[in-house]
Amino acid sequence: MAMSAGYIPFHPNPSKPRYQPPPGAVDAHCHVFGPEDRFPYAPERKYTPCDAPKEKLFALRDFLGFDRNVIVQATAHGKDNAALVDAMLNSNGRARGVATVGEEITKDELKRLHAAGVRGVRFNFVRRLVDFTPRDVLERIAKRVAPLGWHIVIYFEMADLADLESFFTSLPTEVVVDHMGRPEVQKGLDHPDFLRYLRLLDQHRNFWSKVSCPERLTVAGAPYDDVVPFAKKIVESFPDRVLWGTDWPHPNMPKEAPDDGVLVDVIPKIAVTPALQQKLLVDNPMPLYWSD
Ligand code: 0GY
Repeated sequence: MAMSAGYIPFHPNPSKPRYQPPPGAVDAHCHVFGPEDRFPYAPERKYTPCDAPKEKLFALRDFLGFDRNVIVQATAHGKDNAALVDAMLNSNGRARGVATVGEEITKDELKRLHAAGVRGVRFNFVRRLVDFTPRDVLERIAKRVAPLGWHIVIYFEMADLADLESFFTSLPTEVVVDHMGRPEVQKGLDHPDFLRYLRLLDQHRNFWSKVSCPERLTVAGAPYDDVVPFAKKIVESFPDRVLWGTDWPHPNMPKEAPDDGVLVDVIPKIAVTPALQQKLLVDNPMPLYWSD
């Protein structure tokens, strides 16, 4: 596999997880990239991924024991959702998506995205990934997509939550937070930033949390036991508003790519009963992405 500059490729040979997801399980956070000759990367991107095409994603889905994917538009493709749309249209209805759009998007284009399977837009506030977008622009996008029944996925670093919170809580849709708001795990469960995040979820019932991405949050490394208490706390506090995803192909990781089988084996540590696992992997993502 050719590797583009500056990118660690995904794991070439993930292990088979010991944990078996329930029938209908949804990987609610993953990406497709390229192939670049068909779906070029955005000129404004902050990193260059290597190709991670739909066929590889769907093969991984089957290997890990999942039934469906929610593909999230990543910044390397900017506002060009073509690779995402292509993947959804070739998934036999088993992939839905979260797009990135600008306020210039037309009504027809929104309809086309919806027909292809898009059910949300992503607002990204992580400075190393994107340039700043003014809030009034985001507010206008939110107003455009709300009538479609779409939700908004937000990605930010936990230390920025205090500044962003009032904007987030003003959004007119369901709001899904990527990677549990990226807590700094070395600060501990009682840190005011994490308590603020729990309060946000507690006080705003339109907020959902992905309990994903231990590979990015860990200090100790695999099998990510230092991240488990954070995810477990969120799952047990808000069992009906949590989602899980692999984050494959793990773009923009500084060191090595994680073993996706090891990531799946984190699930029973954070959702410790079959009932919690059923909510996390099936009952929660389905109404957000496959309500039809
Ligand atoms: C993720 C996380 C990252 C990248 C992106 O859109 C992206 O480029 O989301 C990251 O670098 O933390 O969810 O894939």
